[in-house]
Amino acid sequence: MTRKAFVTGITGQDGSYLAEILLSKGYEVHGLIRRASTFNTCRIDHLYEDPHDPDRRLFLYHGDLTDSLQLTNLLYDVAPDEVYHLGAQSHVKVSFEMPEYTGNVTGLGATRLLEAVKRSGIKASFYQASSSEMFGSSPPPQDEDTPLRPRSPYAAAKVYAFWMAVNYREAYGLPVSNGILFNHESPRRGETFVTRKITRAIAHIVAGKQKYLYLGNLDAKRDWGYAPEYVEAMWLMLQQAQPDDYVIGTGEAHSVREFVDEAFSYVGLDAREHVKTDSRYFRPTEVQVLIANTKKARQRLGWEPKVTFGQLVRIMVDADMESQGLKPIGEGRATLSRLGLNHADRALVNPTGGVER
Ligand code: NAP
Ligand code: F7E
Repeated sequence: MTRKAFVTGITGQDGSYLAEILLSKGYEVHGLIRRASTFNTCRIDHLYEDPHDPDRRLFLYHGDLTDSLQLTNLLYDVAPDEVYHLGAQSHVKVSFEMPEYTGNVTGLGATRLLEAVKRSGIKASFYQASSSEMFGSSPPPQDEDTPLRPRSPYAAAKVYAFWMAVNYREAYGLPVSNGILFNHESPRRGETFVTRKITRAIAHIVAGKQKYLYLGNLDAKRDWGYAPEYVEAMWLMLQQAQPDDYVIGTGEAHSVREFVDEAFSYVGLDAREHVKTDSRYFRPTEVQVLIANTKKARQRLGWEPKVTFGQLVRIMVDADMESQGLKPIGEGRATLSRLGLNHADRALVNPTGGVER
């Protein structure tokens, strides 16, 4: 029997990679997309299948995490074996500007989906996309037992969703797992997250379209990994006999400043000539250092990341150079083929260019 997966957030960075690996493993993939006045499916366009094709394995449905009725109807109709809940308002800085909306979508959205699984009576394993942001001010290294001390409306919403996931597991016996993922990046990362903002700006600077890059806190440290490896961990969690919670990361932290220096020097530019700070990109409360302790995931899932910090930077810079029609330096591309990671990753390009600098 073909296994069926239901994915919220399928148009996002992680959803697009997850859909790819599920299809490659023979799954039928059912994804929730938002209705928008412009197309929002650019990350999954390469997977698109004609709805008239009787053999297609990718199905897309309009819906929203604020619409419980549609979520319940869809889960009842599709009857998936696995549910991956990745949909969220996922930008931390934006969550300070839209705290109520973030709580509604990122927090209550998880409750709506959990309740939809329960009410529709399906026996699906459930993945909740929890986040290292939940650790907030708890000192590193962080593992599954580290206290949750959120520092933003986004993190508070994720803490609520995390505990609702645990509650549905304990109260109703639903096979629900939390993946507590540390930052993971790729050429498909949204353009206003700091890594992609940097690599995209570098390509624009080389192409002569931009001179300066404006950033906020350069001292924050993050544990950055490569997104396609992290979606594999999500799948592994739902293949375990028992549902559980797992921390996923590299175990290594670097500052935003280090990312900037590594990326600029890769293309032979001096960051000091191009990078300025702008107070609008600082957050009212910041998470200073995140470093994952992934002992549990290594031992129980056999999961281990391969892509290093330097390789990640090079993969992203190469992809952004290519998206600007420039010749990539090439080390990023070489890393992907050396590691057998055949993600012919093209950088996500916003045609209007209407994003921050
Ligand atoms: P992303 O690129 O921002 O994608 C978010 C997805 O959620 C998009 O498909 C978006 O649709 C969808 N979405 C937003 N609001 C929605 C709504 N009201 N109803 C239905 N769908 C909605 O995020 P990501 O980086 O792939 O992350 C995936 C998940 O993991 C998120 O829950 C995020 O919070 C969490 N997470 C991410 C990281 C990371 O480092 N990437 C780490 C830990 C946890 P549109 O395309 O239409 O906007
Ligand atoms: O910020 C600093 C910023 O927005 C990283 C989401 O996927 O990962 C992500 O959240 C750091 C922060 O990611 C700029 O202050 C400096 O310290 O790329 P980011 P994030 O906030 O860590 C977690 C795990 C998630 O769950 C989230 O969904 O970089 N920083 N200057 C900046 N950040 C941004 N965005 N823009 C700047 O100009």
